[in-house]
Amino acid sequence: MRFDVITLFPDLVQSVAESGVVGRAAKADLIDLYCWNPRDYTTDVHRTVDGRPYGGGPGMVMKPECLVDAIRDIRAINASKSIATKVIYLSPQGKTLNQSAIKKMSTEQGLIFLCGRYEGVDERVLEMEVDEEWSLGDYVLSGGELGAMVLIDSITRLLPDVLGHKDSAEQDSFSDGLLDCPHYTRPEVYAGKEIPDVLKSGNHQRIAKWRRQQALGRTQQRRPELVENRILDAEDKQLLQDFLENIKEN
Ligand code: 9D3
Repeated sequence: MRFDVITLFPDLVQSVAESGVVGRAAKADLIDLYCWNPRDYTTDVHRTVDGRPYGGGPGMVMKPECLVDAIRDIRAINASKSIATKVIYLSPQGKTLNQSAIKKMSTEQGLIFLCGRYEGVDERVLEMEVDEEWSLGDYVLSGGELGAMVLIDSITRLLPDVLGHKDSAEQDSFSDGLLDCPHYTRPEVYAGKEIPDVLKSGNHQRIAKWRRQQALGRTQQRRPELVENRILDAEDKQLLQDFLENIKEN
């Protein structure tokens, strides 16, 4: 997978590939990450990337020419390597990202992430060049870079050969649409708090059942909309009912 990021803060975006899963994937050439600075596509002496909004108002808007020139340069490079490419704009106006959107993106060959700063990007860039617009959620960031980094991280870990079998993306609780069960490690007693007996039972079927029940119960309690939008089989229904009845008792 090839990522090209158009950003006024290339060092910030590159730092996503310096450690962890993305770092290893980059080192193993499972991903390529390139950053492009719109400032390098300006033609005036001041290297101006922003302008005042038509119609007035506060803030500045990113000028279209340098952004479109950067996108077309990247498109030409990718076309010469037969890399099919989608352009994604990170913005508060986009649809909210979720795991199914990430999964779809992970099947692309090349992704161009356009990161806005200031009030955003001249609308004509979006009309001419952008395929999809995505948001991280309903809160205010100062630009799209963190969005691009989130996408690079969450897409990369879905790529073949990036994660080991042990913690494969398939095993993830969230790819099942539920929140995770609680996790414990040694010591057995910490701050006077013991771990649940079932986890010491050695009975792997009981443990799996307990974990499933915890996942269902916690999802119902914390994110009820995730449970309402799915059909539970008879066993899940029973596990959830038992979980909720135990809560009342305690
Ligand atoms: C306070 C400025 N706002 C005026 C109504 C609008 C605004 C403009 C530009 C708010 C944020 C931004 C910059 N944000 C992003 O580029 C961004 C973002 C976000 O702010 N929230 C969630 N996801 C994303 S993805 C890119």
